[in-house]
Amino acid sequence: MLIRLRLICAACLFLLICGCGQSVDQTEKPAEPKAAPAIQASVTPTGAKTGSLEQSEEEVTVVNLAQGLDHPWGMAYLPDDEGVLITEKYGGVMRYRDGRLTRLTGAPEAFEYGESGLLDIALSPDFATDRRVYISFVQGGRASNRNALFTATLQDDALVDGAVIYTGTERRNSTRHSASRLLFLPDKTLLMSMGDGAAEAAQAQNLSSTLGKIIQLDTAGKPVSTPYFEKSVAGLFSMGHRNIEGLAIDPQSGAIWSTEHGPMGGDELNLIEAGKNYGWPVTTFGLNADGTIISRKQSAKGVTDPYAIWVPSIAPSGLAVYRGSKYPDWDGDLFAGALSGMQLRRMRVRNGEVVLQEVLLRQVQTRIRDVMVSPEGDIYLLTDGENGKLRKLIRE
Ligand SMILES: [Ca+2]
Repeated sequence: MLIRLRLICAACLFLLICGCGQSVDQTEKPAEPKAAPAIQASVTPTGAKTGSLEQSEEEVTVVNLAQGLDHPWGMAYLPDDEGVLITEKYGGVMRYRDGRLTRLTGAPEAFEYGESGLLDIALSPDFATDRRVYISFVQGGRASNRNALFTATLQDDALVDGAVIYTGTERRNSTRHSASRLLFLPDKTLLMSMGDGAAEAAQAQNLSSTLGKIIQLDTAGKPVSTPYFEKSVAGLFSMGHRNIEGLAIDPQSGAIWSTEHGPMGGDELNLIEAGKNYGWPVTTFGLNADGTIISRKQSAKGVTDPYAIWVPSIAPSGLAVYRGSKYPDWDGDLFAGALSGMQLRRMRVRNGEVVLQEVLLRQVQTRIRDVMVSPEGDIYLLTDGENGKLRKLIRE
């Protein structure tokens, strides 16, 4: 039975949390430490675009399809009942099929530590004919590493003819903020996000660095000649990102969405458009973990504000736009996994506003790393950890 508890109007919550309901000018305003509300809510920077927050208790649950995955990070749904490919951050590439996990040979050798390792996986837009798989991973060691893109052909349980076809221009001296999501666009170009490297946050504003950016590549890994920024690193699509952990396209509208780990209280949902600067670290709604201020600016000229922020942080990871016939009342909704938030967050966006949010699977209490919608309209989840699981959402 559906039990939905309408907890609170998020507009009211915004006033409670931020105390800035009149928000006339968000610029130059020092960020104030924010008290945690009873339930994790989301607000938008202007305070105007808000939606009610609901918590679903019994409507939705999960079934385990596979377990024992070593920090699974990304997944891709294969056509023709060939199963699901899964990257393990500290392991390799697995295939789930008919209730069993099989390890593929030929995975790239990644630097596996902290937030680094094997990351996202995507199928070629022409997979039916070319069988190509794309994997983002981290190359190098603790003192010097970078994001890289690997491609190979899937042949039975092997990745063959594997090659690294793109690497970020900039090396990091940190093992943090190395997230990299992959997203193919309808024109068959590939968006590859790259985190700022934590210690190098300012590089997110450096046009010649790939840190804190989304880069647009062709299927051969060659940066697309983009017209969006002057004198930038090749293929620059958007900039000013901290650490994108979710990247998804709405196959109907073409809208590109990202979820981004911010500092404390600064997690963001962003509507990604080519040529835009998303601000980090010049603007942020978050604070350092010790409560100190990173930037006094929450907004600035030339910066695209986040679509929504989460206060407190839920550490969103994995993002999918639901377009499927199985759950027609969810058509067009965004689904974000959450790590520290231990939930699946459903968001409805209409006419430029987040009009509703729903907390799902809170009762399961697991860190969710990735979310995927299958062609049949099923929602698949990957849970984080050394005994990571592939799960399917069940709606009763
Ligand atoms: Ca931002």
